[in-house]
Amino acid sequence: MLYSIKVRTSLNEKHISGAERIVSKYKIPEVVRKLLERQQHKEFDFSNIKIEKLSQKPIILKKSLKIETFEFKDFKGAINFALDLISKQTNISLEIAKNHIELLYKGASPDGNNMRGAMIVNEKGQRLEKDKFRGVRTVLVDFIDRDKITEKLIKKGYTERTVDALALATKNLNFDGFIAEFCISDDEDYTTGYLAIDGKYIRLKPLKPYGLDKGGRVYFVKSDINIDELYNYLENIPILIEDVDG
Ligand code: PML
Repeated sequence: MLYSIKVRTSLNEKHISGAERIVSKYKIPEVVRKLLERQQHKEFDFSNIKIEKLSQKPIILKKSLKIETFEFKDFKGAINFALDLISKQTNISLEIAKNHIELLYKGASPDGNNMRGAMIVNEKGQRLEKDKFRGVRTVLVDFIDRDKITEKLIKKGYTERTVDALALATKNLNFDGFIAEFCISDDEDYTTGYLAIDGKYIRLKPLKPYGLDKGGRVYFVKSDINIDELYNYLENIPILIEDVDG
């Protein structure tokens, strides 16, 4: 049987890191230790570890999205590149994509902070998340052999964050009616972001200015999507991915 291990760490009530693994029971002690070691060098005042038995068998996906990387002189060029792809490849207009993506750079929560999860926007530009402070969080996703995938990706010059974000975006785009995901980190030092669209995980470097602590995700979806089914899929259905594409 498989277990989900989730760690969330914060400082002064501000989220600073989070991680999730799906592992078999005998691996729990080793994986918890590794997750704790990861946060040792970080300053934090609260950390929560939750271990839960999966209530159902995971769906297995053979491959992740295909990774591509594009470099730009500045983040504005990267945003325009992403907007161009979204408006040409989908029914989301340039204006709708731009307006919602811009919110991430200012703090998309109604109080001007980062949302804790993602915003959901349909083709008509309507916001669908049930709570605009919280947004929706994609959880219960991992690679079957995370260590192997991490080694493979790091060798190619990607980062551990790529591993996490690639898994998350692969789960998202696997849902029928999920069109694209745009993401920038809320870590002020991490300027690489991505657009996941049409089977691809397109890394954009840089997608935000250095020093900006704003970030988050926009999920673009079809207008006829069933929002309860989408929430249920993202929050409750476990997914394991076998290998990376690219
Ligand atoms: C995050 O850490 O919240 C976002 C990670 C983006 C990863 C982009 C990449 O390097 O592939």
